[in-house]
Amino acid sequence: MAKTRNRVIFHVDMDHFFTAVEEREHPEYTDNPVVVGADPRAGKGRGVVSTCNYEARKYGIRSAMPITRAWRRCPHAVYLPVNYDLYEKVSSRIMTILRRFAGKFEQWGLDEAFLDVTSKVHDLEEAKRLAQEIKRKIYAKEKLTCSIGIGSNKLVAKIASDFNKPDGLTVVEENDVKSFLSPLPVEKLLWVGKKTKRKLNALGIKTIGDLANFDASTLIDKFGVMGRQMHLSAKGIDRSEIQEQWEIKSMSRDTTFDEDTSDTKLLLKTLNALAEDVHKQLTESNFNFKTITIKIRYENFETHSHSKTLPFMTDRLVDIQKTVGNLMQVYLQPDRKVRLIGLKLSNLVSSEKQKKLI
Ligand code: TTP
Ligand code: MG
Repeated sequence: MAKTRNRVIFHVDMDHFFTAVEEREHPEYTDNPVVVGADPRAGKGRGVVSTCNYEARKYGIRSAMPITRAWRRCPHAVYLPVNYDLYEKVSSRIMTILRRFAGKFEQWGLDEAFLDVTSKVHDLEEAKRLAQEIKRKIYAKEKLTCSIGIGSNKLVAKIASDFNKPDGLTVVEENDVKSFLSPLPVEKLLWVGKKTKRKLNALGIKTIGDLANFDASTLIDKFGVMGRQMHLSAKGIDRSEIQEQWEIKSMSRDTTFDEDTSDTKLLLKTLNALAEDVHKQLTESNFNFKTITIKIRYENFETHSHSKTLPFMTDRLVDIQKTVGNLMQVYLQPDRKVRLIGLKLSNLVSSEKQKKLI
C-alpha cells in the first residue's frame, strides 16, 4: 500500500506585530527602538510591555516585562499606548489574505495562523515558493513582514516560524525534525511555561532533545497526561488538525457604570458577573474559546484593550475568570475612575468539532 503523503503545514507569524503597525503609521519612528504597552511615566508607570521592535530588543526589552524595567534599559525609546482597534483591523485584513492560500485555515491569536496547504502543493519546493508568495502579498498589501515555518505538523511549523525572525522562512523536512528540534531549549514547546521549565531543568532536561530521550514513564509520574504530551511533542509528534473556525467570531459583554468608579471590589464583581454571563452563552451554544480580551474605559474616555491567547481550547468559567483577573490587574488603579469595562471571547470552535490535540 502506498505511504500516506505527509501533510504540509504553514505557521505564519507577523514580526513584532504591534510596533510594526505603529512604525508603518508613523514612518518618523523608523530606526528608533519602539515599545508598545503601558505608560512608563518617566520610569514610574505601572503595567507591562506588550511588544517592542527588534531595535528595542537589542536593549533586552521583551514582551510582558514591567514597563519600568524597559524604561531603565532604554529611556530614549519611543513609548506608545496600545491601539488595539487598529491592530485588530490590520489583523483581520491579513487573515483574509492568508485564508485564500490555505486548504484549511486556523487563526491563532491576533498575528498568527496555521495553514494546511497539502492540497495546494506537490512538494516542499513548491511549498517554499508558495510561502514566498504569501510574504510578498502581505508586504505589498500591508507593508508588514512576517515569518513562516513549514513542517508536516503544527508543532514543527510553529517552532520553525520562530526560528529565523524577522522576515524568516524555515522549512523543516521530515527527516530533519529530530536534528532541528533537539538543540532547542525546552521552553520552545508550547506546553512548557516558566514553571514547567524549572521543573524540567531540575531533572536535568534543558533541551528538547533531552526531553525526547528522557524516560516517558518518569515524565508521566511527574506531570500526568501533560508529561506524555510533552514527551510526544519533544519527538516532533503532533497529529492535531487545523481547526477551521465557525461563522461566530466572538462573544462579548460590557457594562457602563451609572457613575464612574474606582472601587476595585465593584469592578471585579462586575467583571465576574460579565464572565458568568458570557460563559453561559458559550456553554449553551456549545463552543470552546482560546482568546480573551478585556476592555477598560476611564472617565476621560481613554480606552485600553489587552488580550491573551491560551495554549488550549476551553469552556471553563475558571479559565475566563483567572485570565480576566490577570489581564485587568494593571488597569485597576485606585487613582483612576472607570467608565466602562468589558470582556470578549474569540477564537471560538464548536465543542463537537474540537478534536484532541494528539
Ligand atoms: P508575538 O507574535 O508573540 O510577538 P511579536 O509579533 O510582537 O514579535 P515576534 O516578531 O517575536 O513575533 O505576539 C503578537 C502580538 O501580541 C504582539 O505584537 C503584542 C501582543 N502581545 C502582548 O500584548 N503581550 C505579550 O505578552 C505578547 C507575547 C504579545
Ligand atoms: Mg508575532
